[in-house]
Amino acid sequence: MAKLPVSAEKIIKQYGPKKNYTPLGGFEGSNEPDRLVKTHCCFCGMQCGIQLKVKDNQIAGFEPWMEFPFNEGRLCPKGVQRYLQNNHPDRILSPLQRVEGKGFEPIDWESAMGRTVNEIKRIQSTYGNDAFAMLSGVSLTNEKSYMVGKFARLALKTKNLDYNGRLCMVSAGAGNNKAFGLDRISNSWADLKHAKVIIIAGTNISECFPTLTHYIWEARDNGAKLIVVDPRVTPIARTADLHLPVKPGRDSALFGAILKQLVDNDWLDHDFIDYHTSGFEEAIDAVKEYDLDWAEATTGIDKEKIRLAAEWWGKADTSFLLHARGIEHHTKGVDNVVSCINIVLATGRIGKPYCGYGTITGQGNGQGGREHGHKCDQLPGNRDITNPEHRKYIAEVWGVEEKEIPGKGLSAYEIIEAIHRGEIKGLISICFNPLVSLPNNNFVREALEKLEYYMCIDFFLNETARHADVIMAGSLHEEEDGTVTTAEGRVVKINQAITPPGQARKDSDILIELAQRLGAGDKFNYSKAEDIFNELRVASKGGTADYYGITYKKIEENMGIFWPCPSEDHPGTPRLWEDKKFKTPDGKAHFNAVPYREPSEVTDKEFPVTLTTGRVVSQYLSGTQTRRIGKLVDQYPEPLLEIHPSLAQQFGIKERELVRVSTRRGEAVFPAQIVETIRPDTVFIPYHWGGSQSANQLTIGTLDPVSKIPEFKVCACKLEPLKKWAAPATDSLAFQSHETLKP
Ligand SMILES: Nc1nc2c(c(=O)[nH]1)N[C@H]1C(S)=C(S)[C@@H](COP(=O)(O)OP(=O)(O)OC[C@H]3O[C@@H](n4cnc5c(=O)[nH]c(N)nc54)[C@H](O)[C@@H]3O)O[C@H]1N2
Ligand SMILES: Nc1nc2c(c(=O)[nH]1)N[C@H]1C(S)=C(S)[C@@H](COP(=O)(O)OP(=O)(O)OC[C@H]3O[C@@H](n4cnc5c(=O)[nH]c(N)nc54)[C@H](O)[C@@H]3O)O[C@H]1N2
Ligand code: SF4
Ligand SMILES: [Mo]
Repeated sequence: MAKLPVSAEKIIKQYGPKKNYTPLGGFEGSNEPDRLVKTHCCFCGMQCGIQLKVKDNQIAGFEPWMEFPFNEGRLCPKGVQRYLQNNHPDRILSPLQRVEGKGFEPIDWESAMGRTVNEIKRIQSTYGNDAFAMLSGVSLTNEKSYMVGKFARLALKTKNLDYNGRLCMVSAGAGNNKAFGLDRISNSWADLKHAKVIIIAGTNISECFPTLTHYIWEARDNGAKLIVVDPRVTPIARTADLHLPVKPGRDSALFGAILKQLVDNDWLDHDFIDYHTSGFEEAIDAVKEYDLDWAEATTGIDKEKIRLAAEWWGKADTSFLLHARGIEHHTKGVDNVVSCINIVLATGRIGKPYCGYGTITGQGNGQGGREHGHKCDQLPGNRDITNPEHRKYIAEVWGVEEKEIPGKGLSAYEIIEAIHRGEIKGLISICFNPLVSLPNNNFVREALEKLEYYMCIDFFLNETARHADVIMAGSLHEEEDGTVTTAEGRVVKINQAITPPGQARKDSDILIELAQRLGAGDKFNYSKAEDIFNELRVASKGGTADYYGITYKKIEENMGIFWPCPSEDHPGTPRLWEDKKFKTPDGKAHFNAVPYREPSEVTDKEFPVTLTTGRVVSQYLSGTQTRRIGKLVDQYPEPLLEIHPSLAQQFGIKERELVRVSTRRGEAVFPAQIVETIRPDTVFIPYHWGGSQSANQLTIGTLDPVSKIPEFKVCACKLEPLKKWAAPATDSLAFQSHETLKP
């Protein structure tokens, strides 16, 4: 069935003209707000505090929130522009349905709900309950994440629910659970400022977590040495004391070699290893062959640099190790994570002031959203859906029989594969744009075209939604109350500033009505977000992610509470493990043996160059939101192919020349940006665009066997200069209607 694009211009026409916007994105006339609402940025896991200016039930601008302790008023380019979404001409203002040959037309809520429920019933009675799947996302608050998990299990009655964190933090989560039995960064950011050695592995902090950069600078002012592991000289790497330009996909070799150096030089904390860990012997046995020559040959990093990194780390009094998707987006993402943890445990620098370790969670609620049950294998409180006791507890909280909770389902990419095989026939998605964000997206498109029914809840028409039969007009971050959990484990309050525009509705109201129509309304008796949070508190009680003692009032009084917080008189836990009581079955922190293995696809004669993908500062994820904000578009209007001068010369590629990049999955054309800040054997493409500009036409769909994360960060490609040059970027409008500019 052919799916047709829609013209937003047409939709806008149907709703009539909107407010008069000034070129700077404000309103004509007075810009004095009616009120200021304290809340948090809707984008990354830093969750910077911000105040939104509200005028006539619309967001008119922002002001810094100086008192919020993490960012003290600082914001990045995305944070200062995010307010432009609420009035954006591309907002979906009512439900839409796709009409064959015509695009989308507005429909009323009754038809949208009625059709969706009929299709769910038809598909489930014909093919079984699990033939209807749900995909969700962690830009959603804790309340919505929790409710999606409950909705899929009790209203949709399917086991096949998963979320976009599957593309993001799951390798770190699996590694943390293996080592510590709990999945959260060990210390709050405050401890970072006083660490004396900081390793930053596979994270472009200055572009992806800009406000955290300040903490690194303060640490350097306090005398810290900074070691950055990245195939590119990212902005933070430019200020590093030591940059290790690792070949993509080789981090476990690097950290294995560092572990061997720690052992060979006896830079170890024997007391900590003896009393508080297990698995040390097996871990060091696995790296006994990984000497510096082997490490240099495998990682492409000068061996003296590796030795120096080990010495600095080994001899430090205090230290912090941070990583993000650069080491996690791999078929051995979990191996990479535990190989980092091994060097932290070997030196015993965890559970103490200024000594920490953790992944930097990516999405706004990437932390809370991975704890409360919208993962395919999880129940709230980070409980295990296959554990009979955990199931029993949640069944009691939900007031159902244990057997009514479905078992473990498929992970996100596996759901797409099952759709492609014709096993899953129906899909609901909320807060996820898989057609842009999953690897090998030609395959994803084929799968979407096979669905018998697809309903999407979003506030913008994203690329995946163009394949939907029905779109329900959902809400922005600032249009609903709730909580999110920041990357440092601090649960903060999101305050509703305005009501959704037009006929758009709060996401949670959409789910509640669907649940009622599916006959599960009695399980979704909430009148406000706080009701959902209070149920979540009980559901999480006794789990590893215990929120029981956190209340809205406490959050507001303290500007956030760090979980675990098991009782109302508990102050929360900014620093984990001070008691050395790890949450593993034996109560010890676990070393893991990591024999090195290669990425799933390595370069060869036909595909001689390594391709890696990631982000730029002004764009966010699949770009649905940031590609619509003109100033952010101006900053980085189109995806560029970052390439080193020597590799460019080898292929005869000139600056801004169009280059065809091909892999075994597909091909795409990008203008070249020749930079000295990347390894000469590697090219980098940011992934925030869809269609012909999508980097994910090229990436590989192989998954980590444990975490099921795709290998976004390494595959093999070839390059072909086209002797044509890209046009200079055009000026954009402050409000950029993505639909009208890119039909
Ligand atoms: N501006 C912006 N900020 C964001 C986001 C965004 O889309 N835009 N998204 C948010 C989300 S959800 C996430 S997950 C985070 C992601 O935050 P990061 O993980 O910091 O960002 P990435 O660009 O995906 O990758 C980080 C770095 O990994 C490097 N890299 C590539 N391959 C390897 C490798 O094999 N080993 C090592 N050591 N490094 C490698 C890349 O060169 C890149 O500099 O950012 C969050 N913040
Ligand atoms: N090649 C490559 N691919 C990657 C990555 C990479 O580094 N390289 N990174 C991966 C990572 S780390 C991530 S996190 C994923 C992200 O990938 P996605 O989750 O697919 O990206 P988003 O842009 O967040 O898409 C979310 C959609 O949710 C909508 N949305 C946002 N907030 C809300 C809300 O509150 N309510 C509703 N109803 N909708 C909302 C947005 O409008 C958008 O359409 O991409 C992954 N894909
Ligand atoms: S650093 Fe993250 S949370 Fe802070 S303003 Fe930027 S995108 Fe928003
Ligand atoms: Mo992410």
